[in-house]
Amino acid sequence: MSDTTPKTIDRLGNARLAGLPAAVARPSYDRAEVTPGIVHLGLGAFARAHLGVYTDDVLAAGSRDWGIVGVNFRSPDVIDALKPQDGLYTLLCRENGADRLRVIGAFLDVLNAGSELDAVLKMMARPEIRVVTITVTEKGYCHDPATGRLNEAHPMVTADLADPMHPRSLPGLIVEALRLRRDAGVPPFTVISCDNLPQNGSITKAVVTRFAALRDAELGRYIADSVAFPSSMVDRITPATRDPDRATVTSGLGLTDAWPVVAEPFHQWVIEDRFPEGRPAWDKAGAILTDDVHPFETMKLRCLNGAHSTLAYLSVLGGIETVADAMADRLLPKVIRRLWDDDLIPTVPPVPGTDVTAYTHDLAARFQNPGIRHLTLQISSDGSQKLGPRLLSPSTELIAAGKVPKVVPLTVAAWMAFLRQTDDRGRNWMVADPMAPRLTAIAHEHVNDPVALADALFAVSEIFPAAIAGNAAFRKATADHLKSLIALGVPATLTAFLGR
Ligand code: CS2
Repeated sequence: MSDTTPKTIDRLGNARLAGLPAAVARPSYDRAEVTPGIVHLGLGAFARAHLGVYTDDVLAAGSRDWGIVGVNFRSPDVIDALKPQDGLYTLLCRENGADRLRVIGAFLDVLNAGSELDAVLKMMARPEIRVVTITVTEKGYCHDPATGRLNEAHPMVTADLADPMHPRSLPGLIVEALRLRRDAGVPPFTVISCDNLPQNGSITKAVVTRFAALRDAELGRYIADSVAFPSSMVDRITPATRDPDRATVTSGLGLTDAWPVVAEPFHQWVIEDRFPEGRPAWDKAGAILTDDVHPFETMKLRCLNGAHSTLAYLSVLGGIETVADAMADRLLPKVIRRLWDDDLIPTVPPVPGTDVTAYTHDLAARFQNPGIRHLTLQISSDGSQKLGPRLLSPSTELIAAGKVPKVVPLTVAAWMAFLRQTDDRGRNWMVADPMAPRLTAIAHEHVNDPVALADALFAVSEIFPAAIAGNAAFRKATADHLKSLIALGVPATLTAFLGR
């Protein structure tokens, strides 16, 4: 008699590590011996493909007191996926059709900042937690992108100031944890941002100390004087996990993993070495420890992320789904080559040990990786937060030097057209952005009037600094591109642009 019940496949977890197929890399250390030293805030795919891997390497090299406790803010999904797996998950590293699987053991536990707030604060107050790392994306800092300061009118900030012992925002949580430590006589942890913000340590320090000062002036002074906020530059292209990726992982492991992460092989981490309470030996795992992250971060934010945003808006408008597809287009690679050469490379300061032009050629190769289905719609999110550091800051510098950026106005026009949420071929998409209601309302009000649309968007001072909003040449170029994108579409606009 044959059994027709479908076989249930076991789930990844501590008990399954020893039985994994030989081709799957796994923790070479005994996880039971590892104790937590880091609390990580923001359990998105990026942190698991980057911080988790660097730290896993540190543990594999023999360190035992730098395990990570991961905390997620809003969505419980990632906690629900990882908790039953003892914090384990698989990294699916892809290049040229070759897949490598590695189970990462660095996350010892995962907690929800909402439903498990007490446990989160207790963990953050423990003396052995000496480092707090952050990946909450740009909008998680509750700051004003144009100034880098705390947005004091942010609804989560006002809610946390009214009830500071039950924080929901990033600054509110860090401040409450630091207060608990101070009151218990425990030295503060070091706070390190791993998000794509310029001088991310300074921005984190600005929002945290301002929140603390609004809560209690003395607490504000204590944090300003005694907490270190080193900056860091992080890099690894990590597209959202798709069902086919999960299937690849299941067949490679012979087990299910509810939430594996997919990434390119390349990864880079440049960290300002300022950790009064000590840090993991991330340098042994390939991180660059330096006293000045600024040149690295400027290069990466502008050249990688700026090119990504440019490709994203033009691609969504042009119906191109992934970055690799955009790089196979006839026109788009020429546009980003010009973006790099004309608008971005000239604004990057000298980067130790790096030829910035060669770096952009390497970026083009990374963007072409066909194994990475990085959706242009994913990158198009949060433009209100991303355009400034990636493209408007270098433009402001060019304008100050008497030049007009050549390609950035095209990107800005593409973003403006993207906010209309539709193209001439009847395709529609969602705008995911903390400012989406306001921005899409403007776009719909002026849907058939590109000049009025550009004027209304340039007036949004949270995004456009005066140097750009007040620059007639930048505005005219943007409005002309916007007219063309709306009337003629992407290929005709790019053909005319490149022909110039
Ligand atoms: C991307 C980044 O989504 C985006 O905005 O530009 O996530 C990018 O892939 C990473 O910063 C690469 O390190």
